[in-house]
Amino acid sequence: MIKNRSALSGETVATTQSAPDGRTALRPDAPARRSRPQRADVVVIGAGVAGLVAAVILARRGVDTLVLECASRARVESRPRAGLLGPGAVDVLERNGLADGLRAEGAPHHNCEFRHRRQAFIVEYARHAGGRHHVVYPQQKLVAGLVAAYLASGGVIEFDATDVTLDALTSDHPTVSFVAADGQRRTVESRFIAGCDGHHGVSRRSIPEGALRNTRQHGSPWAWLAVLAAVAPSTDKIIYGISPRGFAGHMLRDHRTSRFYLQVEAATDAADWPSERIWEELHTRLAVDADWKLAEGPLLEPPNVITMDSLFYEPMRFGRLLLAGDASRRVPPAAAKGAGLAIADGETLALAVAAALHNSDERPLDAYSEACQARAWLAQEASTKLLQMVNVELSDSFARRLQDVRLDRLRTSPVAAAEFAEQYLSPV
Ligand code: RFL
Repeated sequence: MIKNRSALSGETVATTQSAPDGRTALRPDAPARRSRPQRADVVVIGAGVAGLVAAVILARRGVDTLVLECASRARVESRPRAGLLGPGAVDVLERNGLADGLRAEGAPHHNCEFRHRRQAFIVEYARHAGGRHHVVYPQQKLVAGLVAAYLASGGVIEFDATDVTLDALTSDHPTVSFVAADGQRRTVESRFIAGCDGHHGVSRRSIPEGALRNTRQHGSPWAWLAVLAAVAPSTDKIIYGISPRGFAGHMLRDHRTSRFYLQVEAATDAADWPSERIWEELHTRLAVDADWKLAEGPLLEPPNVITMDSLFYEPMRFGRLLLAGDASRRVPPAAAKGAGLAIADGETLALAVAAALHNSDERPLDAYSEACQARAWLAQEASTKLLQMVNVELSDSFARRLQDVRLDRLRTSPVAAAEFAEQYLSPV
């Protein structure tokens, strides 16, 4: 059982229990209290990496925090997404005592492989970066660990919270209203709201039109078909395959699971890609003049078309609402930066809000958006460069010749490899 004592009111305002299916739900024996407005210093919308990192840090600093998540606990702890975390993100987790699972089960990743003209070459990027390296750790495991850490610090999560609405964002006491898992609508008064509900969430959409600048890169003709398969990786390092038919990527998840990407046209319908076609294309695009074989396995979820659009919303603050992670941007997954940025945003947000609540110091809040988006633009540059390195401009022979030069420089020039390493590993 978890109790949440409101720092504002000083009274216990909600009582929750763990349901047998692992969901956290309101106690059914407290009907009189449900309709009362609840208070929390900070309401976090979304139990993804951004929201949970922020919530744990705040809760551990004694800030009364409530997390609202529209999905079930089982869903957030099993939803496969990212796998590769850069050193900046790992640092954030380490310094907040949130890296136990990652340290125990994560696999360090120091080198990656490129395949070009059927020849493989390896970039030892960690060697060029003083040993800084990635860790491969499935995002759902990270989320499960963060949920446990947050609950252990006395935080409250309302899973299956639907129809979330945000109000009074420019007042000192913004409110969040939602329908809880028991079907009751509840309203929570807060001092800050952390909008960490991803790209399609409600937080950013609650900000009046025109209050945010929207900077986007228009119209990449390419998308990546993302495929998750139940098969041990056929490699111990990420493979970026550049072929005359387009890019193919072989990513790592764990010893039973692999992620693959195929460059496809942006308008592609995933339904046109049955698994036989996917495997055939992966075999062709990853082919190399060496003794190597790609192992196949059943797909774990329907393939997903990920566009290469890039999109930033600035500032990441409107009154008492702070956006974090994918709620404030979309960075293509090419350089594997999205989860790392979300983790870093979560920490920056928590420290800024804690300074405002504990010390009445609003300067970190004022600097919040610029600090996060400056980091994110660096990551965007890395992502753009990587896309130029691996996506093949199928109908543009001029661009393809330049790509050949870039890949040859990466293979032969230590300076080019060091430049690649820096961008691949930083800022997160
Ligand atoms: P998330 O993870 O989307 O979490 C948002 C949470 O908010 C909930 N939610 C709501 N809750 C309440 N009310 C609402 N109205 C709500 N609407 C949504 C959602 O259910 C969810 O639980 O956002 P966050 O925390 O900002 O984290 C962002 C990262 O998840 C994302 O950037 C990465 O997954 C991107 N990404 C990768 N990033 C990396 O750093 N390394 C990688 O290797 C990597 N691989 C990937 C990726 C993204 C991928 N996809 C699916 C786009 C691979 C793929 C295929």
